[in-house]
Parts: sequence; structure tokens; C-alpha cells
Amino acid sequence: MFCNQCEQTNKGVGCTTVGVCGKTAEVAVLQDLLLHELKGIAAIAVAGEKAGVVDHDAQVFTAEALFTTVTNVDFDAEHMADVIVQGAEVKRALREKVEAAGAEVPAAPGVDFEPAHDIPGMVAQGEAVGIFSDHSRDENVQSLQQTAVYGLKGLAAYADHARILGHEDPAVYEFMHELLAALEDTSLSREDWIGLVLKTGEVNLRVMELLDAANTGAYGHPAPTSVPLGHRPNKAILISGHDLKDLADLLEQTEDRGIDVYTHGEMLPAHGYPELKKYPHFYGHYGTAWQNQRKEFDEFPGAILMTTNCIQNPRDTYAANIFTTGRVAHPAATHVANGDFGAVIERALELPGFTDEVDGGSVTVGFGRNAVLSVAPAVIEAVKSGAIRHFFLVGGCDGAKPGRSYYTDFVDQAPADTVVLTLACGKFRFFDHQLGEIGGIPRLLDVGQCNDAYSAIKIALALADAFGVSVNELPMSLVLSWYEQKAVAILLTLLHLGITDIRLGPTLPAFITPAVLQVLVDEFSIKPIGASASEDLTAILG
Ligand code: SF4
Ligand code: SF3
Repeated sequence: MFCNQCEQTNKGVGCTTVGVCGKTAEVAVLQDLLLHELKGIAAIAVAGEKAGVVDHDAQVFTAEALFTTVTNVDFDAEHMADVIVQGAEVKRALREKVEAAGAEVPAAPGVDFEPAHDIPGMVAQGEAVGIFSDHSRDENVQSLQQTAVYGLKGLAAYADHARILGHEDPAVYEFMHELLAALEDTSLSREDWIGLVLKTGEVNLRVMELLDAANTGAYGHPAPTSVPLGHRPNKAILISGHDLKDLADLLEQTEDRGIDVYTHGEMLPAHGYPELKKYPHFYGHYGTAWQNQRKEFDEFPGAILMTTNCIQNPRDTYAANIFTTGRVAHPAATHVANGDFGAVIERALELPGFTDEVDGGSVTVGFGRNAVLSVAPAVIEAVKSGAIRHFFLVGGCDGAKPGRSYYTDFVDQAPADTVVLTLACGKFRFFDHQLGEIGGIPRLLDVGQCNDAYSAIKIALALADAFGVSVNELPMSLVLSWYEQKAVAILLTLLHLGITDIRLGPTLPAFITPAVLQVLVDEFSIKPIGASASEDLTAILG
């Protein structure tokens, strides 16, 4: 196996025997094989598009399959093999349609691929195609290809969430196929690939817009909402991940069942949505970021539902309590499908639940674009009067590395006349810190999940508009933390928007070569986070 797609990759180079995330070599190689198959589907789809063939099954399969390969989503070799077999069916049907339309099916890799009949056979096939293992290729082109493909995986995850709520754009699927097919086009230069990397960011912006419309359309605009961090006596279900439709279905199915629903990780901001918070049994938030789950899940007295990344290898002690749905799969967890959470509810009723009342304090969520922009005049006035000197967007993923304490320090040390906007799971480093207010405006504003990056972008664009400047001229700095491929997608969107001077950490991606990094530095003044938060604060604030 060789995998370098996330921030915690082994020795900052690549995981080669087993993933630092716990992914087995078998699963990693099957992921490579799935990507190989997707390249074949993409090549046929691109040929079909020219003949007017649009195959929605192939489009959806491509997005779902890419999402399956995102870090901490699918650890199950059998599930991965099933996806590959399903892909072969999708490819066959697509090919028939394209040939019937008179289009020529290209002789590209992956087009004629047929999966072996068992997992060892597929693993042998996967080892032979080892994506990105062709070292005869220009290393900078390969670096850019990896950047684009990893960004595409994140984009696909967001597109999948939006589709589930009925929001799609054919142009998004067309781009997925265009990019995957381009991987086999050896005529493309470094400059071509820089273009495709930035186009991935551009298309991801459209996807995030679709997702924003999907979430707010279905559940309303998030409003500031206080969320208890303690618990109360009752049976309990913990729901983690990003999928709001799964949460809505779970809330509906647990109504009047004597069960309280708690959020975990990236599900925290869901408490701000009117159509979700209307349920009295949608009680509070439990635990912190994904990398602490093995300890925290062990102590949770109810059933646990993982809707998206980030799942870790469950401990035996709670394996019987953990369920996966959607693209998530783990051989130690029970998978439930089609929005039917009966098995999760049954398990929650068997378990003791919380038996005491604990006041763990609270946090306030729900500062999406609607809420923040409704107080825009006060914010603008505060900036003009000097009460607010600077905004920081401290957002992105969390992870286990000690260097991530930089973000905690950064927020804690940000001067009292600055405001911190945050989103995604990196916030768990400081989400319950009391930063106070500036003239009634909270100094810490939780914009939402990583899935809500569109909201943060809208806020920045609206402020820029109000001050008549570009986003880069705003008194605002972006201090980002990355871990997995959704963060790559968002970073590419920010670059597409021309946003400069982003500080990125805790380490730079292993898949970025020095030459590609130089392009990012020259064009976008991107920089790694410094050794200390206080030095960076001084540098930013002058
Ligand atoms: Fe390693 Fe990250 Fe790949 Fe897991 S996803 S195998 S930790 S690079
Ligand atoms: Fe987090 Fe996994 Fe990236 Fe949604 S849940 S931000 S890491």
C-alpha cells in the first residue's frame, strides 16, 4: 500500500504497511482499485457526454465511491469489494448506453477492468494498478494530480450530502469525470494541472453552495442556540459525523421513545437548525473531537451512530454499541441503511443510558451567515469605531498531533479587541473557552461544520462588500488546520477565490513537492503556521 492523503501520514511521507488511521493494507489497495475503476467509468462518461449521454447512476456512483475513500470513512474490505463489484455493473450499463448512442469508448486504463471474484484476487489487481505509484512520471505533475484528486474526494463528500437532500448540479458530476479521466492524459503539463487544481476549488465552491441550500432549505437557517455539554437521566443515542438528514431521521424515529439524542464531533452545529432543534429530546453535546472517541465512546452509556468521517477502530468494549450508515463502514460495527435506525434504537434501549444529571456548562452554536449578517451593521460599526481590530478565521480539522495546541494558544492569546470565527472539528481545541463579547457581539462565533465553509465565505464576502474592499484587504486572517480531504477541497476553493496569506498547519501536505509549494507561496503567499501562536499573532497584528 501507499497512502499519503491525510495530515497524519506516516513520517510525513506515506503509510506503507498499515495506515496511521488504522486502515489495513488490504483496504488501502482496494481503494486504489476503486479509483482505477472510477478512471474507467470517467473515461466512458466523458466520451458519452460528447454524444449527449448522461447517466445519473454513474454520476452518483462516482461521488459515493470517492467519498468512500476519504480518510476515516470505510475500514471494511468486504464493503469496499462490494462497492467495486457495484462499480463494474455501473460501468457496464454506462458503456451500453454510450455505445448505443454511437460514441466510441476509449481504450483507457480502467475501461475494460473487471473485478476478480474474491478479495485476495482484487487485492492483487489493486497492487498492480497502485494509483500514484508510477514514479516514472514528473513528480510535480503527480503532486498536482494528488492535490486535485484529494480535493475531489472532499468535493464528492459534500456533493453526496447535498444530493441526499435533493440538490445536484450536472456540471459538478461532469467535472468529477473530467478530472478522473484527465489522470490518464499524459499530454497534460504542469500548468494544465495547476488549472485543474484551481478548477477543483471552483467546482467545490458550487458544491458548497448546493450543500448550504440543501441544509438551510431542509432545516432552516441556523440561529444562535445554547447547547448543554452535560447530560440528564434518560436512555441515550450519540450521533456523529456531518449528515443532517440522518440526524433528522433519527430524531423523528426516536420521538416519544424515552431516548435523548446527543451530538458528537462535527454534528454539534446541528443544534442551531430550527427544524432539528424543535425536538425536545435533541438534548445536548457529548465529547470532543474525533481523535478522542475511543476513550469518550467507551464511557457513553448508549448507542452510537456514525454518519460520515471520522470513525476510528472501535474498542471491543463498545463495538456492540456502534453503528455506521451511509458511506461509513467498519468490520467491527453494525451497518444500518436506508435511514432505518431501528437497530440503533433497540440497542439504546438495552443500554443503561445516563442515570444522573450533570451540568457540564454549555456552548453557543448557530452563527451561520444568516445570524452573523443579521448583526452586520453592529459589526461594521464596531470595526469602524476600533472596538473590533481584527477577525481571525480559525478553522479546519482536529487531529492527534501535539502541534495542534498552536490553535488553542492562538485563540486564547488573541487580543480582547479581536473576534474569532470558527468552523469544523478543529474548534474542539477551544470551543468551550469563554472569550467574552465586544459590545454584545460574542468574540467566538461558531459558523458550523466544515460543511458550512460556504457560510464563512459568504460572511467574508459580505464584510468586504460593506467596507468596499477585497477579502484580502479586510482586517481578517485565516489560520487553518487540515487533516483530511474535505479540508483540501476547501483550501482549493479559497485559492480559487484568490485569498492570500493563509496560514496552514499543523504540517504541510506530504503530497506537495517543494516546486508545487513554491507556486502556492508565489501566487498565494500561503505559509505554514509558525513555531508559536504569539509570534504569529504579533506578525499578523503588527
Ligand atoms: Fe495514512 Fe492518512 Fe492514508 Fe490513513 S488516510 S493510510 S493515515 S495517509
Ligand atoms: Fe473533522 Fe474528521 Fe476534518 Fe469536518 S470530522 S472537519 S477531520
